[in-house]
Amino acid sequence: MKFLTLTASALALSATFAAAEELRIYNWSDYIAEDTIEKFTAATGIKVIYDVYDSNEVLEAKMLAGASGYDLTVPTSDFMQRQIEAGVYQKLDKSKLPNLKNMDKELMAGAAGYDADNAHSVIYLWGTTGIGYNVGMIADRLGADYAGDSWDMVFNPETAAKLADCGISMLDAPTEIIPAALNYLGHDPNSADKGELQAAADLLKSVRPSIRYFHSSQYINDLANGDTCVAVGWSGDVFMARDRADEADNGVELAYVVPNEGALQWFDMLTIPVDAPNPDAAHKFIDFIMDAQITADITNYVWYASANEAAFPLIDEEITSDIGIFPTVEAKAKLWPSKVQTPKTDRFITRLWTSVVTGQ
Ligand code: N2P
Repeated sequence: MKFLTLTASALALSATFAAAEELRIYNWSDYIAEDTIEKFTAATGIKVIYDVYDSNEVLEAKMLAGASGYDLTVPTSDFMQRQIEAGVYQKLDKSKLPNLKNMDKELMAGAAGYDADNAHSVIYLWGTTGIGYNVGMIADRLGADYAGDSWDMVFNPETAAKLADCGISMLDAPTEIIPAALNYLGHDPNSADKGELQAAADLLKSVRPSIRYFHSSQYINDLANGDTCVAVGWSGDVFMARDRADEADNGVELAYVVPNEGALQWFDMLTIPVDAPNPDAAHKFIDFIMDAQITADITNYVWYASANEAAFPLIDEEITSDIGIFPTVEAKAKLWPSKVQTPKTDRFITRLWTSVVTGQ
């Protein structure tokens, strides 16, 4: 009898497990609050498997190959546009997304430039690609009155050479770094002109000896620990590094700047792959993220701007008042959008990038 009882409860247990829903998320590294997933599971009973990447190219290769097994991904707007054209993402069922009402209409209208009617996507977070630097180390090498507000810091070979010893890093993101170089040379950051693109690559090669590495996530800890002094990186990641340095109380003072020549503004988008095993859970997750408090918690932790209007009053003032995160109207006017290039231009950019990174 005892044996039978045990068996019955074991069966009940395995039935519970079999019924437990799963949601597979593929998101950028360092891009969510510590308790977001836990809270989602507590609210819905859905178990989350959470993997991370730090490059749009890596995500894109997986998405184009298909059968990734993911239910939810977060491509950047321009990459997403190309992936939507390739049939990678499914249309959202907006009847399952009542919290859409919380989103900032102007920003969503901007994102509709990459996805007509926001049919396949919702903005997760947005930011800029600028420069993070160690205030003390830069002052030691370039003088206390060095403004630190220009791409000169990394694109002027003489300036960069003076910083080489304390360590410059750049994102391993050709479609973000090459446009910054184009813009510095006075060209359209989205130029597809081969001569201009070549000139941008030549500029990067001229500073290449002063660059310690190209990587898109390592710089957070390196800046925070004082192991590097300059990083061309993503806004929130630099602020997070600053936060980590403050917490460690290690004397490292970091700043993030949207250089006065302008910078790239991007949107990262919540999307559901067309072959997602559990699109229903993915919809639940997107709606959960659009909850004002949940989004505010994420922004308060990762220091990236949200596009959730209802969340704004719940975001720490330290963040909402920081012009590196929520740029001023003048600074906003200098931000450029990321645009998709043709496959041919894209291949050309990839080749140029390889030659820059390898220094050949
Ligand atoms: C998070 C970086 C996300 C920004 N670490 C890239 N668009």
